[in-house]
Amino acid sequence: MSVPPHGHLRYRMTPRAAGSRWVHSHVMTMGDLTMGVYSGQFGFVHVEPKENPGRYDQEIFLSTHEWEPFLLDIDDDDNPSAGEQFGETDWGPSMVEVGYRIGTINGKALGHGEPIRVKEGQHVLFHILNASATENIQIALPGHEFLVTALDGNPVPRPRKVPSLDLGAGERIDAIVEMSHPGLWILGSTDDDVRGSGLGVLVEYAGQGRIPMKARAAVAPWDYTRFGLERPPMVFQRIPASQSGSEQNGLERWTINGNSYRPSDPPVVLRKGVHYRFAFHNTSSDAHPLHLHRSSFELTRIDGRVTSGLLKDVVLIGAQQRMEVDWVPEEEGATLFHCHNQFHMDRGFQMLFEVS
Ligand SMILES: [Cu+2]
Repeated sequence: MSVPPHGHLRYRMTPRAAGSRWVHSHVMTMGDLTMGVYSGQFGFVHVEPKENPGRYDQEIFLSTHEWEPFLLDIDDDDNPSAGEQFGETDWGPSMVEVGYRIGTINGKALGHGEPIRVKEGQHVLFHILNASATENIQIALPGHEFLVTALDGNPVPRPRKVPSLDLGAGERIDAIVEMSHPGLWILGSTDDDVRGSGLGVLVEYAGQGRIPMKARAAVAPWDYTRFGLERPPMVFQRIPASQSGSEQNGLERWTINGNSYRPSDPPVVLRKGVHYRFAFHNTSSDAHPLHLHRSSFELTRIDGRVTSGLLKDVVLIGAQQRMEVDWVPEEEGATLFHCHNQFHMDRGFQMLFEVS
């Protein structure tokens, strides 16, 4: 439903997923740069989690946006007035992009509006939204690092510190910054032109000078995988009787990642709701019906071939075969994974997970 001109529309919704979201115009502008997200019709929406340990001293929301868009022929970028000829623009071989005269954070260009006021030693949780209609940005705070805790509102399994943040249009990042470097700093674009157009905000430590520090921001290539989980390998191996130890009564043993299961083994701890991908590798010449208790996993790869939509709790892995499965543990407690061949299971082919 769209909002009628000069009218009102009330939406009611029950937010289900906590985190940093946003709402914005989805109108098709048909080339009119005064409409849609260009016009600034957006809002930052934050859904509080049910429980929040609150391990920070301040929580600050920042939305970046650019204003006064114009069309820019990038083969002739000395002539930004090209936009005025929109409608007759030659859409031929030359590339046309959108440029902007003003960049802002929370609607204010750098140097206007209030600075972010902090104290040394504080931990500040920033919720950052790139509310641009078209621009992908990189931002940094010289002398400081960002501990990235969530992407697009969803907690990352491995929070990591990075010196700079890249945000495509529409992306959100939650990051905690420890205020450990007193001064007056600019939190803003790492691109001098973009920051010069206003995309920045002052960060002012209590009792510090009024002249922004000149230090350049450190930047690092953005890499989503730094915040994600590795694929835990699950290597299945047969240990022949001759090497399996005297307590095995002259019989073979089986191992997962080099370990034959014993009831005294501590469980492998997994977190409820996290998406795990396991890489199975059967190094033996036997096939094994691999079974997971209390849950199903999705089969995503068999040797080099990719598939999706297959939910299984027993999967037969062939001799020398590799498979990948995705599993989101939803049930708390102990969950056993084992080969469903009783003879193999009895000889160590088991692993116990603890979901918490
Ligand atoms: Cu088996």
